[in-house]
Amino acid sequence: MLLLPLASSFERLEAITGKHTQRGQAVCSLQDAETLFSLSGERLKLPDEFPVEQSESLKLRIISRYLPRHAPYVKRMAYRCHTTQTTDGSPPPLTPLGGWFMFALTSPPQSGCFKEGKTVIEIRPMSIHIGAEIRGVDLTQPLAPETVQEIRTALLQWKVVFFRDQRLNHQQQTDFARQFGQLTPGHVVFGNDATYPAIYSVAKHRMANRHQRQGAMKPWTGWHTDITAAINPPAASILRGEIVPPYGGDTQWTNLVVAYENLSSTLQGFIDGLRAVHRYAVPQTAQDTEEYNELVRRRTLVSEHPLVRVHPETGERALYCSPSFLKSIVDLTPRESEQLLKLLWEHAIRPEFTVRFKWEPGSLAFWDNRSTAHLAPRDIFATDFDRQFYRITLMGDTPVGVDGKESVSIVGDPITPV
Ligand SMILES: O=C(O)CCC(=O)C(=O)O
Ligand SMILES: [Fe+2]
Repeated sequence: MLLLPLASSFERLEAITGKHTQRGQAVCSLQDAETLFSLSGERLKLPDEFPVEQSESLKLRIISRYLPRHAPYVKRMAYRCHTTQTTDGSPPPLTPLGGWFMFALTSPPQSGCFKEGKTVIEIRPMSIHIGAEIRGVDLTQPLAPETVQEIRTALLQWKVVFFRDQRLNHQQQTDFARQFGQLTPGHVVFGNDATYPAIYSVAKHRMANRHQRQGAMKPWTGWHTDITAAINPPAASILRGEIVPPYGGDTQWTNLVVAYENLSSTLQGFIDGLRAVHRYAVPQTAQDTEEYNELVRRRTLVSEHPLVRVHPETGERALYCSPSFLKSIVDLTPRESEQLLKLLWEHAIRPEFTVRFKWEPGSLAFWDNRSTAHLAPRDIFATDFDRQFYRITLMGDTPVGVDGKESVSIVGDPITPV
């Protein structure tokens, strides 16, 4: 294992770590742990309840102030290793728990990761299951390939990542997004800007010319995954706040992988093989404007997706149940479908699976649209505060179910890149 000296970057890393990682919890191989401690040259104090397990994984509770030189190394490792496999093939139990962190370390870090003088991005989890803020990166500049990779890894782990104080214009947001994949048109139904074809204007009153009256409000009303009516919904969305209300207007996301994992295995087994119809439509009781109806008529999108989607990059199973677009479950009676969807939607948006983000001018949210659903705020309509955001979506794959079967297009063409 290669551990590079951290002396010159230590202070910076210490500042990062010291603030919120006074203590850490590690799960790592015995050999890695020994290397770590032998190199620390510091006294290691283990708490009384230190559990000694003579297994391949040694569980250690580390009081990081006794390991100042390596605390940053351990913390950084935590985020790197989350998506790797443990030696016995099981997923590593890596979850930040209050002031305690769990780490899974099974392979030595790549030597490049800790080079002195390199930008160190900081990843601050915002809740147990979803959301992390990324600091220490300037998105107006082209990113180093390893930074792109770190952001990707954080996105896969935390499902939505946030950046602050990034005052991007349309061109810079487009350039940032292109580093992560091909871009979709701004909006497949509502069109896009000629100069910046990937930008979709998320204006406060964008709905005003669509629906004249609000439909019936359910607990899950408004929650959605972007454009799941398409056969190939976007893989990710990148939303930037340009005009941000002084308060109010928060956006929420939910982790559909954790939602799936928290269903009973009996229900998981039942829904694993089901498929559901997603369509672009408006709430049943809403009265739509002619202009809106005409747009939707011209670009009707209907697709049949698996109800449980296997994530193409992580292999995780997600409850793929975009409440706004998903209309019915195939092969169930209408009543069965309605009742099961109510149960799944209610479950998918349980507060413990969600994160809520307070925007500031220059904030940017980047979410994995394959494993999350989100809720645009409604409180903004009760104020005169303006709110103007801009979104870019990345091209996505055709979803695949647990049985390996792909989604099927019923009406409309696939999204094509711009
Ligand atoms: O306005 C928001 O916060 C989110 C809007 C939305 O659903 C989106 O940009 O995909
Ligand atoms: Fe959305």
